[in-house]
Amino acid sequence: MSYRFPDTFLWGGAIAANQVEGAHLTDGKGLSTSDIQPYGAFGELAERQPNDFNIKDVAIDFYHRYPEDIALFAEMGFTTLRLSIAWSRIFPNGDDAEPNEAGLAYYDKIFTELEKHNITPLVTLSHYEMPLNLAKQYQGWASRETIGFFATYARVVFQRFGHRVKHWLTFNEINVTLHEPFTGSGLPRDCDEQTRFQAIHHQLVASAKAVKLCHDMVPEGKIGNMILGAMLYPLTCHPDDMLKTLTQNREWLMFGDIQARGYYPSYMTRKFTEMGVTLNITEDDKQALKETIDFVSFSYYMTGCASADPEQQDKADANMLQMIANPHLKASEWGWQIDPKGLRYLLNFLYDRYQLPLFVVENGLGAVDVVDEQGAIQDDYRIQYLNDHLYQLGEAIQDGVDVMGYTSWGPIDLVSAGTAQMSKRYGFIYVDRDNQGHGSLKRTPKKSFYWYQSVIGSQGETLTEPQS
Ligand code: BGP
Repeated sequence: MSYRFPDTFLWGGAIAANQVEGAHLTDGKGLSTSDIQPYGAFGELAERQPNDFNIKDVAIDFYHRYPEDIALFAEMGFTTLRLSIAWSRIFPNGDDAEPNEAGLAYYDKIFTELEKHNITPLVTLSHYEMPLNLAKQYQGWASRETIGFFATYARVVFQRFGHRVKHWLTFNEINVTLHEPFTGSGLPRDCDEQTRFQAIHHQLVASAKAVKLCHDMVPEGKIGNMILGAMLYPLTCHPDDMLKTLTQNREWLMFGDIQARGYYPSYMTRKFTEMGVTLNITEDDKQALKETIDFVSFSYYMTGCASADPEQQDKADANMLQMIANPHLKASEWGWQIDPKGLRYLLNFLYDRYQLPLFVVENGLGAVDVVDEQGAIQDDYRIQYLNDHLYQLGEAIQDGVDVMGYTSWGPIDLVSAGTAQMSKRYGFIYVDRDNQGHGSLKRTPKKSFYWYQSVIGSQGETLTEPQS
């Protein structure tokens, strides 16, 4: 039975500055932590050598081609676009006294272009990058001073764009520091738990301070958090597996719990004691954390299982996370387990927990696409993946969950965050560029482009019931 999504539902796609813009030193931009991670999210602090190849230096050249790309998004019927601001365009060193006007002017042009097409921006303040200088001079988020630098950046951005951008997110996948500390916080990979959790604490305080600034400075603004939604199911119904699953799910839920409730959940007290972590939490920090988010957003690609059995070795690849493979699910070419019903489950679960509006701000299938002899890309596998997930999202709305919108990840092919490949494609729009950086950068709509256009045009009524 076809279902019509609410008229207020926002449809669109999600991109991140470092994965699309390129122009990594243009108009006064400083180096960011992403600029020294040529192999994707798995980086360390290093000096960039003059001849280093980093595919993100050009990425898909969105910096110069944004009018064409935004026009294509509009042609699909987008009502929203999630994008991030590169902090290092605004504060090239992170600790500069004044912002870089050329960086601000660039995003003004982007927002003007979006307004021309009636596309509402959803802006992430920090998506997997920070000014490199902060990682070098201050140990990234390990330093309390970084909170102040981030608050200054947020204030400048709200001041400049607050009259035209009403939807904001603080940190992309704020739980990633647990898995990739350099990507998440500018920390060394082998940092100890004390440093890691203190850095996470600083980031959570900075996030709450940005929420407060948004509430004070952006009339009618709404600001959310962003978590990597890493839902685990128990591998069996053995009570030990149930408890293990509870504990492991709390590792990512902790972030949402703090950001939505305004304080650390009680289960963290025992966890910190067992880890030997003693956080430095000031009275000012406690006060700051009380400023809570307006909505909860998350990325959703897969689910996995947890098991208390140490012999259980059947691991699944899972976007930087450790998960045990679910025998009932198939996986993508990159080993990520595909679970559309898991999206319905997660939406219900999070709504039960927070009673806040939810926004699915990333979801999609990374796949190798083939251009056929006619120059077309028949990406039926992507259509199926997205159809099935959106169908389950519609089910969740009918379950009573308040979902603000959906932005599929990478509506135009972009550089993979995890592997820095171009060949791991998510887009409705093909970009002619390979992993070595060869190609014309020409844009070509795929079959899924027209499919998504019809889904948006019908408010979801053309979605079909999944096969399984
Ligand atoms: C999320 C990130 C994105 C994005 C996506 C897909 O974790 O927020 O930046 O890239 O995953 O991952 P990948 O690019 O590794 O396929």
